[in-house]
Order: sequence, then structure tokens, then C-alpha cells
Amino acid sequence: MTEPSVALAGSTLPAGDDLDLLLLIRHFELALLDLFGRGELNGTTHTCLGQEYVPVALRGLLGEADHVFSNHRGHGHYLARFRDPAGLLAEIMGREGAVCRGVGGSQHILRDRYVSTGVQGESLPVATGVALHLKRTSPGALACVFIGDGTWGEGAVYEALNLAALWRLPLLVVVEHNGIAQSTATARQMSGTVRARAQAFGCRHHGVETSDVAAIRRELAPLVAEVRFEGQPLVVEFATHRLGPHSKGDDTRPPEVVRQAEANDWYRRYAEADPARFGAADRAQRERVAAVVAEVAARPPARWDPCA
Ligand SMILES: Cc1ncc(C[n+]2csc(CCOP(=O)(O)OP(=O)(O)O)c2C)c(N)n1
Ligand SMILES: [Mg+2]
Repeated sequence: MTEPSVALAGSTLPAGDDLDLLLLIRHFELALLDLFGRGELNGTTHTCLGQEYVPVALRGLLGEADHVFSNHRGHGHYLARFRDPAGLLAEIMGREGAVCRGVGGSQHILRDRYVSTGVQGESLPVATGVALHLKRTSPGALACVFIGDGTWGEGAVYEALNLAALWRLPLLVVVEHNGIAQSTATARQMSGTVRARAQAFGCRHHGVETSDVAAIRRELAPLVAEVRFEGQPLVVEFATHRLGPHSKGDDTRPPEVVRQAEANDWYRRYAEADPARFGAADRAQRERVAAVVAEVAARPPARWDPCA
């Protein structure tokens, strides 16, 4: 699996709660792009448009005691964990009530057992260390780390996999393989496969080629249990599609690649599968996000006094 060329199956609408979360993430990120377009946000943002089902599916397999390590494309990971669009938007807008007082922004969030970083390859060694700690102190808990396909170009990934396998650590590596790293197609820079690389260290690998949330959970549940209780680190590689640009407006992909991503979009498939139920849920989440945007934008700036 070096190219996410598969047509993602899954046109059965997920259960209400999962559908609501999918749509919350979708509308939250569309609102972010809109705010950027209107000059209301500083810095940058990387949306997970098209990939929302990955953290939504994982949410049903992770518990409170598990640690989550997210990356630059992490809004969906955060919302799936905390369902806190106001805290995240305040963080990105630098407003009162920001989850990290406005100093973390889109990419650097720390809350409870959740941390994100914009530095490629930084989180996997840290997650491996946390997995060692969990193995010693909290049997049954795991460290889950989200990385992209391009991040397999970082050497630290391999040091981490080596130790995770050698020490039999409860580490779950979720690879969101969207076939591109910023502007470089993965097929042009990766020799071999993620599977072979993971297996070279004795880590198990499982490929996911559907966007059906319930099917993903069924498929992964026994494997995740083995990560927790049998010291079997696991690399789960999702063949997925990045719908939007890398960050805000920097899409260098040929039109046919973008068209393929759009054709695979769960949003379109679900809208067609059950227009009435989908339409109602979609409207509710769009309105919810619009209300959050209006409320958070009216807040005063966040304050952070490093000496306090
Ligand atoms: C160490 C490091 N090098 C380069 C970058 C710039 N950068 C940000 S995202 C990105 C591409 C990441 O690609 P991938 O891992 O496939 O994740 P995706 O963006 O596709 O989700 C790069 C090169 C960075 N953030 N950190
Ligand atoms: Mg990628």
C-alpha cells in the first residue's frame, strides 16, 4: 500500500453519535478555512477534510487512560477525544477559554493525556517512552500516535519502532496514508512500503481500506486488545484521501488526484445514502459550528502570563 488509490467503501450511515462527530469535524474545519479566507485567523492550519472517519473510528477503541499523540493535522483527533469545538477554536483564534491559553494554536495542544506537535516524527519516540511507562504502571492502557505517510521519512520513527517491538510496548501507531506529504507524492519519495518497514522491526501491521466506522472498529478491536494486553505494538495504516490543500491554499496536486479524493469523500456518499437523516444531522452540526464561531469570535483575547 504505497498509494491510497483504493475506492473507499462504506455508504451505510454510521450511528447517530458517530455521524454527528464526523459532521462536527467537517463543519469545524470548513469554518476554519472560511475564517482564514476572511483574514480572521493568524498562523496556519492543516485540515483533515476527507480523513475525519479515522479518529471517529478510533474513538470507539480508546479509553480515558490511553494517551493520544497527534500531529499537525490534529483537529479531528482533538474533537474526537474531547468534543470541545469552542475550546479548540478559542485556542486557534487566541480567545478567552482557549484550551492552552492561546499559546499552542492549531498544532500544539496539551490537555490531559493528549498532546499534539507540528514537528514531524517528534511524537513517536515520546509515545514509545509513554508506552514503556504505561506498561510498568497501568497495565491495559496504551499510547496511540497518529502520523502521516510522509513522516516515515524521519529516522526517529525507526528508533521508536525498534524499541517498541524489542520491549513489547503497548504502542498503537495510526498511519493516515493520504499519498502525499505537503507537495510530494509519497510514491515519489518512499521506497518499499509502510507494511514492510513496520514488519522489519517485528511490529505487526494492519491495513484499513474502508471508511466505514463500524467495520473499522470490528476489524481493529481484537488487534487493539492485543496491543493492550499482550505487548504487541501495532501499526495500522489507513489508505485515505486528503480532500483539501496541505494547509490553507497550497494545493499542488493535479486535478484528477483531487477529483479522486472527492469521489471517495464519505460526506458525499452518506448524503446520497440517506438524504433525510444525513440532511438533518448535517444542518444541526453546521448550525452548531456557526454558533460556536460567533460566540468565540466575540470573546476577548486570551491572556497568558508566563510569570504568573
Ligand atoms: C521535522 C519537520 N520537517 C518538515 C516539516 C514541514 N511539514 C509539515 S507537514 C509536512 C508533510 C507531512 O506529511 P505526512 O506525514 O504525510 O502528513 P500529512 O500532511 O499528509 O497529513 C511537512 C513536510 C515539519 N513540520 N517538521
Ligand atoms: Mg501524507
